[in-house]
Amino acid sequence: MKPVRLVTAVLTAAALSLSLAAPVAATPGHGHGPPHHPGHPKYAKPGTLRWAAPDGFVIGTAVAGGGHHEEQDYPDPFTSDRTYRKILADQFSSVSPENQMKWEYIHPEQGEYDFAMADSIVEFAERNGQDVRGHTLLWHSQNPAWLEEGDFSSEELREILHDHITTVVGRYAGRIDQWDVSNEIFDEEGELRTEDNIWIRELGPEIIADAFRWAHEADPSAELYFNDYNVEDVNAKSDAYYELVQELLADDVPVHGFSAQVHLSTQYGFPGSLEDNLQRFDDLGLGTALTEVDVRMQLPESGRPTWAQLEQQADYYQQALSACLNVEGCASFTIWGFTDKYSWVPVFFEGEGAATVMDERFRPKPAFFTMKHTLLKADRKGPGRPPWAGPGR
Ligand code: 9MR
Repeated sequence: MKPVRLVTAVLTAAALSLSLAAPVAATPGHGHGPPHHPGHPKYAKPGTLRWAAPDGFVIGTAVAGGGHHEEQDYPDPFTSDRTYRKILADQFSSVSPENQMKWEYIHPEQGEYDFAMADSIVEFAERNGQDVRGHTLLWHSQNPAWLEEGDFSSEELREILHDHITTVVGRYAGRIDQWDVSNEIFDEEGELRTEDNIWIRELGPEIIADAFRWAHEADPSAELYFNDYNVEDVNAKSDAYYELVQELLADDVPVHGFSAQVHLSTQYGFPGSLEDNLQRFDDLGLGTALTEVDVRMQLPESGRPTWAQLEQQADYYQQALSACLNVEGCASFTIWGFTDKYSWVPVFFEGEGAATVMDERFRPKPAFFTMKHTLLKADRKGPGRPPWAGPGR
C-alpha cells in the first residue's frame, strides 16, 4: 500500500462532514479562465471537481444511456434521473456519450442516421460549458446488423465509412473537442484485430489512416485520438500504438492523440508505468488523455466494499489522475460513469462492482475526495492543451 493511504484516511474522515458542494479554500490558478472555459466560475461551482481542476484540464464522465442500461430495470439515466443530471452538470467539465454515438445508435439503418440522443448530450454540454469527447468511429463492436451482416463490396464499405465519418463528425464540427476516431484496434499481443474489425478485415490496415483523414476534413478543429484498454502500461499493445502513430505522423496523417481507457481492477495491481507510457506519446508531440477510468473490485458476500477496499480504490484513482496531471499534454481525465447505480461493471464482471467514485445513492466515496484533493494540489504549468489544439472552447 502506498503512503497515499494516510491522505485517503484523512480525506475520508473529512468526507463525513463535507457536503458535495462544500466550498474548499481557493487555490490560485484553479477554477478560473476565460468565460467560455469549462473551469470558469460561471459553470464551476466552488467545491466541485471541475472547480478544483487546474486551468486547461478537464474532468469528464461517460453519460449513461444505451448499451447495458437498456437491459436494466431503470429508465434512461441521462434523460430521466434528475439527481444524475444535476451532478453531471455540476461536477464535470467534459462528457463522453457512453453508447449514444456508437454506430448501432447513431446509424441504425443503412443510409439512416438518428442523432436525437447525441444531439441532446451535445446541447447539454453546451448549456453547461462542458467539452465533449466523441466516441467512436472505427470499432469492431456495437456495429449495427445491417453493416456486420451486409454483403458489401470493398468500394461500398469504404464509401459507407466515409459517409459515416463525414456526416457524424461534420454534424458536430466545432462542438466536439476530441474524437476517439479509432477504438481498440489491437489485441493483447499488439496484433491488429484483422478478424473482428470489419474495416481492417475488409479494407486493410490503410483504412485507419483514411478514417483520421476523413475526420480531419469534416472537423479540422477536433483532436483525433487512438483509444484502447490495457494500454496503460508500456507493453506489447501500447508498443504497437507507439509504432503505428510514428508511421502515421511520418506520413502526415492527422493523428493528434493517444488515450488509455484505464478500466482497472484492484486484483491486478496498478499499471505502474502509466506516466512513462503517456510521456513517450507526449514526446512524439501527441496529446494524451485517460478516457474511461474506473476501478472495480471483488465484492464480499454482503455486496458492499470494505473500507480497506475503498481506500485502495481511491489510491488507484489518485495514481491515475496524478499520472495524467504530470504529463503536460494530458489535459482530459474521464471516468466511465460517476455512480455505481449505472456502472457497466457488475453487468460484465460477475462478483465485481463498486467501480465508480459514488455509490448507488450518489454518496461520494473516498475516491471522489481523493480526486478533488489531487486536482486542487496539482501544480501544472502551461496551457495543458497541445499547441496545435488552439484555445480551449
Ligand atoms: O459502458 C458501455 C456499456 O454500456 C455497453 O454495454 C458496452 C458494450 O460494448 O460498452 C461499454 O463501453 C465500452 C466503451 O465503449 C469502450 N471501452 C470499454 C467500455 C466498457 O466495456
